Amino acid sequence: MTNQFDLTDDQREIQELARRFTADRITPFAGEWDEKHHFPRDVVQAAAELGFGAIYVSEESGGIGLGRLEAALIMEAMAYGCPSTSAFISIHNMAAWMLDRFGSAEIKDRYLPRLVGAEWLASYCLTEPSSGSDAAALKTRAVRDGDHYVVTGTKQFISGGGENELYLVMCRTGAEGPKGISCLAIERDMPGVSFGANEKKLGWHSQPTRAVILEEVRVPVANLVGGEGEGFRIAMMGLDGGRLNIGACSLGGAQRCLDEAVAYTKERKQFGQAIADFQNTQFMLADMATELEAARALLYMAAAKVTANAPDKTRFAAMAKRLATDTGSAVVDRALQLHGGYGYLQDYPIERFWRDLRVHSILEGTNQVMRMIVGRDLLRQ
Ligand code: FAD
Ligand code: 2MC
Repeated sequence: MTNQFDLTDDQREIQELARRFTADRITPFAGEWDEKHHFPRDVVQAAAELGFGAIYVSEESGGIGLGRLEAALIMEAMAYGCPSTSAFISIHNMAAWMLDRFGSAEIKDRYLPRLVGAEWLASYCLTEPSSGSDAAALKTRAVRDGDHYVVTGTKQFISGGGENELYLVMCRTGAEGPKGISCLAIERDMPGVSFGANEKKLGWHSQPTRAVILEEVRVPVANLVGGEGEGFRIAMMGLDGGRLNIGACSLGGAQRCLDEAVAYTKERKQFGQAIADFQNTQFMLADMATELEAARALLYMAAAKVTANAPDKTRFAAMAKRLATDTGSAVVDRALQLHGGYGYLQDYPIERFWRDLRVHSILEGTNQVMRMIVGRDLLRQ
């Protein structure tokens, strides 16, 4: 870093690359993807050509081997155009990293080359119908039978469900609780894998969400990611990075809406003057910018901690996800207010960002769970 609070030249370069990609390939089309519920697989693959399908996968495995701050910069830049598509790419990255970090040479060789180029896309499957926040209570069972596991259960709300080719599934191979959980790589086309209907959602329309139904799926033991009983820890380590990226998606979306609000309030006239001339407008914009910068600073710091494997990384990732997602939604809501009735119309992009960012306070751990993680860690000391 040029100084403690600045990005390096390399980080600025990757940020600029992601911004240019977003301006060319995402921003002009995101409104239509939202309206038509279109999943832009070609654009996800084009992002992977820049290395964005495997941002923190090691270079030995074909990734670009960058840190979590660089990943956050990329996610933030792409979310300026479409938070939903950016978040989709983040989840693929999380799964690819779990495979690279914990998988055997055999499954890395089998799957990573395809994941790096986004020829195959990967999902992360933790949530079940009866276990969301209490993830360690999951029931999907994997029973050993020779050199296979037989897997039965249902995973709920899976981003990319039905569309993606590979599923990292947290399932129970042992006793109740977190220590009885393992992570298995399951292919979409293995017999016994099926999917629920595409969920009808408030936002995140550019990507499908489906239940993944597993009925006596025979999965080779070689597809175990990490050791038996290590699945929960692996899933949580994946989320340390995923939560940073979701926070970054909120920052990027909120920055876009702040920029739109600045431009709009300078143009729109009421009572014979631009609405930007009212002190209330200026105070609102000032607070939006201030809160966004504060959330960004915490998120970048948390990202640096996850890269450095700092002992307090999980607490900082949870604090940053909570603050960035709550702040992002509050900023977008005020941007919508500053647009008056026009902010409520699909003619302007604000309402899409409002809908897309809302779910960031819920998924990858609700913001109540984030407070639980932070509170427990404080009290443990
Ligand atoms: P619950 O756990 O039932 O929570 C309901 C409410 O109770 C929340 O407000 C929660 O904060 C609160 N609550 C629960 N426990 C406590 C507590 N101890 N203290 C205080 N409050 C508490 N999951 C995946 O595994 N993979 C995916 O790809 C994925 N994608 C998703 C995409 C979308 C669009 C959505 C909506 C969800 C997705 N999820 C995914 C699931 C997501 O992670 C869960 O919805 C989330 O973790 C919350 O679980 P739940 O919905 O069961 O809510
Ligand atoms: N890194 C490494 N290990 C971790 C960890 C982390 N970040 N977090 C927990 N662990 C370990 C922990 O150390 C413990 O091991 P040990 O007993 O050896 O010390 C073990 O995992 C169990 O942890 P806890 O005792 O904290 O487990 P508990 O069940 O009490 O609560 C909680 C864990 C609530 C934090 C977890 O269930 C959680 O994060 N819930 C939210 C679920 C969630 O985030 N879902 C997101 C789904 S993905 C999604 O939404 C997408 C869009 C992709």
